[in-house]
Amino acid sequence: MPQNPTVAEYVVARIAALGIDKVFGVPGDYAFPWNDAIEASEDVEWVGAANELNAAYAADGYARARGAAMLCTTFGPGELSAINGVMGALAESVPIFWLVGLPSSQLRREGRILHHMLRDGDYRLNSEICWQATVAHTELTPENAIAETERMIRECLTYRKPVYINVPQDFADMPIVGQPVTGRPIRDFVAPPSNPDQLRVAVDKIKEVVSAASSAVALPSYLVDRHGLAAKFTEFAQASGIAYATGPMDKAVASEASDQFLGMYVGIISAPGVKQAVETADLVIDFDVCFSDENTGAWTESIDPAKHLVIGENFVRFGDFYATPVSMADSLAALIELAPEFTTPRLPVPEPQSLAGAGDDRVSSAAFYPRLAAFLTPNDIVVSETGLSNLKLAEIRMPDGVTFMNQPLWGSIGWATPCAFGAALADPSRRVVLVTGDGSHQLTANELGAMGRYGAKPIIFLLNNETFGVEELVSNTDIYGHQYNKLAPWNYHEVPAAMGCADWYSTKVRTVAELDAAMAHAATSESACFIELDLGVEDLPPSLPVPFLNRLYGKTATSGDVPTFAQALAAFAPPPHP
Ligand SMILES: Cc1ncc(C[n+]2csc(CCOP(=O)(O)OP(=O)(O)O)c2C)c(N)n1
Repeated sequence: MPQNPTVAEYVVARIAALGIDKVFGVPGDYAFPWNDAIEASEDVEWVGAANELNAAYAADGYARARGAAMLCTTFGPGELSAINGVMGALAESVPIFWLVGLPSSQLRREGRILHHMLRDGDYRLNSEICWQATVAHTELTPENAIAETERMIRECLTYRKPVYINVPQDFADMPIVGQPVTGRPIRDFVAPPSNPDQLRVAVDKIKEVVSAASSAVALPSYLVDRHGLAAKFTEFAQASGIAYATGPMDKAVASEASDQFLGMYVGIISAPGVKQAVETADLVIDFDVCFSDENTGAWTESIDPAKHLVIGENFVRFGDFYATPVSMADSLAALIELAPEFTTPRLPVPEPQSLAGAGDDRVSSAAFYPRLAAFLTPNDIVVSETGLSNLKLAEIRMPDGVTFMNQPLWGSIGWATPCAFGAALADPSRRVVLVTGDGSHQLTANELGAMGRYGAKPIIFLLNNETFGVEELVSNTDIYGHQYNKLAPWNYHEVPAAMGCADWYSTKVRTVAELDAAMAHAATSESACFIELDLGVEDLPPSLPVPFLNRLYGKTATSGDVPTFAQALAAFAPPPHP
């Protein structure tokens, strides 16, 4: 922390002390005090992204790997460009400190019309839009900077969601008023305590419910990971012997190599036997799973409310019983102390898929995914883009210690490439493997330049099927070849070099033999690798699971019939859910 820090210097130093060593962003005149403070800081490095949306996605990936991230954008166009990325972080509980610069307070008092605002001179409008993407926001002054920074840290880390920190340009360069706070790292952050009375009744209820059940299954959610409780969940699972299953949003939160892992629980598109195993247990201990379309096979899960104990992020629920605020950490501690022993289902661990194709066979998804399963190693960070690849990756059992990143709730295509960049910078000791579709990659491929510039070394598999594949399957399932799903035919493997990634291994594979050679190279490569798989449009599967589509879109997947409005409404009516 500098002597007599300015507001911008103080905030940067205080947040960096949590253990954040990068700030992703694009500079701008209103944000210069932030930019200068970051540049002068010995604790953080400025990471210039290709645009603010990419910067937000990269901050998201960094935060998923490291616990929290910093993002910095300028007023108006800068912050509004970032908003989709920050909204995704809000949706998926990813903590980001978003630093934004405002016009000077003096000019605002004079009522000036400034660039990056509408002609009405309303300087608050941009901020008000951005607030919607965050859990808390503030506008700093020299007097409030210390207290407000503490509040922002508390809100961001308690809820694991983005916060928005704004400061007028002139205030940003003034010294803070008051005694600086020195912080502790993110892992030592202590969330506000549970209410003692609520905790007591919650623990009583957990005891009652758990002791009445002889068989049980757990559903650990992504929130277990976000709150740093994955090791605690594993402790509970190992001590109790409880079997567990996860949805796509929760993938690899707990070991998928353990025989306690049943497989993916996604309603009617669950792995074989998993739906029945979960839904016939005496008790389902649900760690606040998100019952969204993609995480439930379009709400085709069915958990009896009388057997459904929810250990929420900050509550406990069982039937009509509800206690809050009770933190997940406290509930999990109570479960560990209770030391229940369950008879709990086990399912046979599926054999690894055989490696389809060989030699001069055209490369295909069928050839790729089993090879990818064999390619992954413990401790990898696997980043999966929205699209067909996400569906296929969900089926692969991850080696122990893999962090799996996807965005199934917000589902903004293009997210994965910058996310992989952020994850790679967050922990250079871990290998980052990105699997992305061609359509998604076209949205944010310019972030490859930043990867090269900052020395990130991901292994990127680019699946070129010439289309927005998953959209092709769900848009009108009788007709392939919608004009709107077609893509500009890029030479993807030539992009890294064009973007200055000079030492990258980059190749396009057309046959299985070429894929094998490229993967063998990537397995031992010291440099980043970009492997474009020339799959062709014929690689698209014939359909997604028909009942899933019917449920989601209220139409017949094989006929392409458009339902009447009444039919669509009937198809959409969700089952009552607790
Ligand atoms: C920002 C954004 N725009 C549009 C969409 C709609 N969308 C969802 S998946 C998808 C296609 C993805 O295509 P691609 O990356 O080529 O992967 P594939 O399905 O072919 O594997 C689109 C356009 C979206 N989710 N997000």
